[in-house]
Amino acid sequence: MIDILQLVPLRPEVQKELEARYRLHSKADFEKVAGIVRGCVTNGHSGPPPEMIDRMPKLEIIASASVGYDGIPVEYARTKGIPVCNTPEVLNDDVADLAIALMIMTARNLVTTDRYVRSGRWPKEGEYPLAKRASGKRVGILGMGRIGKQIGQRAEAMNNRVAYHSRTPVADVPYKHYADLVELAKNSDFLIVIIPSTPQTQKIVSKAVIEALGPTGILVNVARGAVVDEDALVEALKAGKLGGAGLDVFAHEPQVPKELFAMDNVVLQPHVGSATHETRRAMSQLVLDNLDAHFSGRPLLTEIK
Ligand code: 8YV
Repeated sequence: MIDILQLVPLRPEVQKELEARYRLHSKADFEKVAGIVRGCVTNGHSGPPPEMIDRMPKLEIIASASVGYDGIPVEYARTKGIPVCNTPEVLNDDVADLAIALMIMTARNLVTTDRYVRSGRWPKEGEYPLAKRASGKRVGILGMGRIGKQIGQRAEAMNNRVAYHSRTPVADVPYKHYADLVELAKNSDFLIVIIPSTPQTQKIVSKAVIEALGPTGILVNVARGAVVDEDALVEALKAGKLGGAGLDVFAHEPQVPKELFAMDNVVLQPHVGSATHETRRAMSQLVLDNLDAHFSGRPLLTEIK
């Protein structure tokens, strides 16, 4: 049987299959098995770091249950001839759904209105203050990859005018491209962030971008916390320089800046973009399928190129 180092569990139904086909080892056994493992199952946040890769001379493949791979040294693995696979496509719909949900929830105050009903304030205090419309507005998207396109379609279906920023214009996209992110923010009511976290995109949503979005603008982040200047975001919200934020990701998960907890114009989620039974099952299956393909000599399904 082929030995696999498993750093994160897969969904139970796929985990059973994995167990049936491979000999699995947990991180706790790393010292004992580093010399024999030929595959590694992980996700975008769990490594393995270069030092661990160096200690696995027989490692042939890293299969990650995530589309993002900011926590995996892909380039380093490549120099050692080890391919890394991720799980693109299967989570597009869920992440795009959550982006739009956060846009609507933040604009329409849906968390605080829910709280208003549950706490019994409605009969006593009457109508809730009015909110902002989420349709017929200007939606800016930072990142126009697979998920960005799905967000664009949904935003358009709500009669929003969509525009985007990416390094270069994307060929098959009908939306206006802004070469400058501050310009996009200035011309957006909502800025939805769905760009990979790379050394080039750290804090790309800077103080200047946040302030360009302005006191009536709403920032939605379903990408990675690291691509937003979180301190600047908190400061702008505190000072009323940004209208609101819908956040699924944070710079130091699972820690969330405490200042945000008291803000009614902020909606917070515990990184659940892909967290449905259907999608997580599909992500797990793709991890297994990539391992099976590799160890039976077939081409990998979703290698990061
Ligand atoms: C998960 C994600 O949080 O795919 C990604 O990049 O951020 C999420 O789907 C994660 O990888 C857990 O498996």
